[in-house]
Amino acid sequence: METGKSPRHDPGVDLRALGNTPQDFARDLLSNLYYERGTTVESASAQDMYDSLARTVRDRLAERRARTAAAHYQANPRWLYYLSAEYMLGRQLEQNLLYTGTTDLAREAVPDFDTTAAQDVEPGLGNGGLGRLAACLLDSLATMDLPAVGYGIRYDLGIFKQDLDAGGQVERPDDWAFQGNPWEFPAPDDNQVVGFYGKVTSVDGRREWEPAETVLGEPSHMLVPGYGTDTVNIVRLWRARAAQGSFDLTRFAHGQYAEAVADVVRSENISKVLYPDDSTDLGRELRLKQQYFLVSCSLRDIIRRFSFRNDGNWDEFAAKTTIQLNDTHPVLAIPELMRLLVDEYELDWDRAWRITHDTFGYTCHTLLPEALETWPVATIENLLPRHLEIIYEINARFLAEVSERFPGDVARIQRMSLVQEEPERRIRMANLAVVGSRAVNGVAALHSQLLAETTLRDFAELWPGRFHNVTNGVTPRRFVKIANPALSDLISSALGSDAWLRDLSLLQGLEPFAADDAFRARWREIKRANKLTLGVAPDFLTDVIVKRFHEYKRQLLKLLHTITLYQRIRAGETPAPRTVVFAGKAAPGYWAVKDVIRLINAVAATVNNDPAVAPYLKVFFPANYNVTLGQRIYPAADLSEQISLAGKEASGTGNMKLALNGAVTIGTLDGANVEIRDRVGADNFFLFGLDAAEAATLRSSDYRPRDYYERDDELRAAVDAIGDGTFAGGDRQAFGGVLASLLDRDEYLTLADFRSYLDAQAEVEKVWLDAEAWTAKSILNTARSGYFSSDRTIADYTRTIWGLDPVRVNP
Ligand code: AZC
Repeated sequence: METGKSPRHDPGVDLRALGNTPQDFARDLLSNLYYERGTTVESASAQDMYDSLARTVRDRLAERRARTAAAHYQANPRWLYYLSAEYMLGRQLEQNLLYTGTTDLAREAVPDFDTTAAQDVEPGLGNGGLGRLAACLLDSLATMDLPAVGYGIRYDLGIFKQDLDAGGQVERPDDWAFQGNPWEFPAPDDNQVVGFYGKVTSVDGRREWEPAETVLGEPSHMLVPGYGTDTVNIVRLWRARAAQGSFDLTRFAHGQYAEAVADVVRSENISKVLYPDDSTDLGRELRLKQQYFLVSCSLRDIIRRFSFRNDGNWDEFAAKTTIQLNDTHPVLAIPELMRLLVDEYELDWDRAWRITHDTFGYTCHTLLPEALETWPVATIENLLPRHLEIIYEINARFLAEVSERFPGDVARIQRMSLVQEEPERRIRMANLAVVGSRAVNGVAALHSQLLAETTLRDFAELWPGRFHNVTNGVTPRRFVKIANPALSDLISSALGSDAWLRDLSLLQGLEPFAADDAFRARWREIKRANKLTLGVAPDFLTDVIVKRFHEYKRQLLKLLHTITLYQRIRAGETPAPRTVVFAGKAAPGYWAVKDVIRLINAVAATVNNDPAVAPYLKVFFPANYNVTLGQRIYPAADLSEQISLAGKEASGTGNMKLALNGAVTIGTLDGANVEIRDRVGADNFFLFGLDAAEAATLRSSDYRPRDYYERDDELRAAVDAIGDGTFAGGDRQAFGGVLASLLDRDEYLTLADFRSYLDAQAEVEKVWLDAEAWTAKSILNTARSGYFSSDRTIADYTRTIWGLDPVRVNP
């Protein structure tokens, strides 16, 4: 462990004696069954067996972890600390078996392996793309031997489980660690105390914050192994605990049971639940508490690690430490580091600011103005009074710099200020992030460009050198090797090795195979088999749109197309058979898209129960889209729907997972679609729709969705079917909200893009009917998507923003 204790191996014990013969593995499994679960193979439950297997695998990682910590201790390297409110780690067992090379041993040692593996619960500590990206980046950091720690929150309840009841989304709590989490190591020695509320006073000319409430941050970590290397990094997750003595024994003795635990409950609520909204700024005090809790615990931990290694020499801090802020959720780290340096370590402001500014990098993941966090000044003042003072001071100095550069430009100063004045005074977290960081990046080329031209334009004018692009990527280990083992084997045999798993650019070597008849046949067989595993018809085109539900992502456009297909079939046409797969969660309070989910399922019920339609069209909505379900869907997909309104999707990462699994994209010029198309070639991508500039122009003009509706017969018929009760047993009101939003506002230009989308779908169908041509495109999508490995993303961050060196772990 890197706790500040010197890592020493007991000279008499070689931990690598955890051998990898079948006997070693079986012995360790048995011993875990006996000594950890108190049971035997004969009487073990599936949970006993799973837990013991997990520990057996974990022990092998722990040994590597110990060697990693020793190597890091020796090297005293520059560290990356990744601060993120979300990590969507996905299931752990299969990954860790793969990374320790023990998959076959486990299959041999465990009587019913599949039942055992099915006990694995994915820790869903994130909402969507941002949280899954964080997990992919951690995987690549370890794989590339980079010294990094992820910091996050150990929510008791992760992203809700989605059920479908009468076609509508119902949320159930996700008590993911209810049966325990065998992958986790508690580290109670590294507890931190976090303060909230209270007042600030001046003592000898220094400001001193006396919090009125304190909460304990208790860390535990999960292991993050690299693939094909001995490096094992960690992700450290904080859980809120009540400070000692919070339980009120006196009240308890008087029978006031609820009051007795009130303080305990209030404290522990901080890490109780992940906020299930990734689209709007919802501004609840508890969320701000979570954010500060994460930041305060993590920074103290980072400083502890630094001081131990570097004697508290602050001038070295920024050289040894780089902290990446994953969106604005952890941005309070900027005023918190200032507070620690100025108030607690007594550095002067300028020196503290230099250190702070040189330490942070900020990644922005959105373009939607409503997703940019702001906090009421009054909320911050109450919860974090000293931080508000510091933010004001940062702002005063910053605005002085702006006025010097742009004298008299009052409008600019108002736009750039960290404080929004109207209609209510609020702190703009993205502005604070940009001011307090030495580097800012978007997550795809188009996104970074639009950030600099629109959302953060004033800042890009002031500090052009601060802005970068780092295009997202995904880990090929989880999303190809584990998700699609048959395809991975085929790729390895074609390329002559599995080196592509650590260097995804090697996939290029598949290009010639697009012209190889036998290879194409094999490629198709695997796709068919993957469809059977998913439970969809093997010979239908599998057309998938899987992602969070948002209006801007336009699941509704896909649905209008589906309705049109249905109506054409009813009118006697016989299109190429297809299954349309929708999956994804909606934020619980986001009614506009919850109605869309209900409508999709209503359409599904009608379509799937119509025998005349059955040979041509099916609609499938598996509930509870998460990493695990994604791993089954991507390998089965033929067509990847990436149809957001151009200029709205920052990047997308499902687009990459699907392309790597041989799905061909139909998409707009949005997010990373642009780069996918550049790489796979325009011939292997179905493009449609307005581009970002055209969309912006149309939105700012007098856009009338009804004009499109009136002009296009098929569009009108599809929209009318939503309103006339076709999918609601004749009830014309059932989907009135959806209808009105389309016809009266259509904020995301669904009707404007409809015809262009249908034309592109006609092209899809034409190519699909030529199976050989389609398969060639599918192979080329995989072959040319090597760029979208998160290893490349990490290489880009390392080069342009982090400046890290690898540390190799000795065998
Ligand atoms: C997402 C973006 O919407 C998506 O385009 C991008 O691929 C992903 O981040 C990773 O960069 N943003 C979020 O998920 N945002 C939140 C707050 O969850």
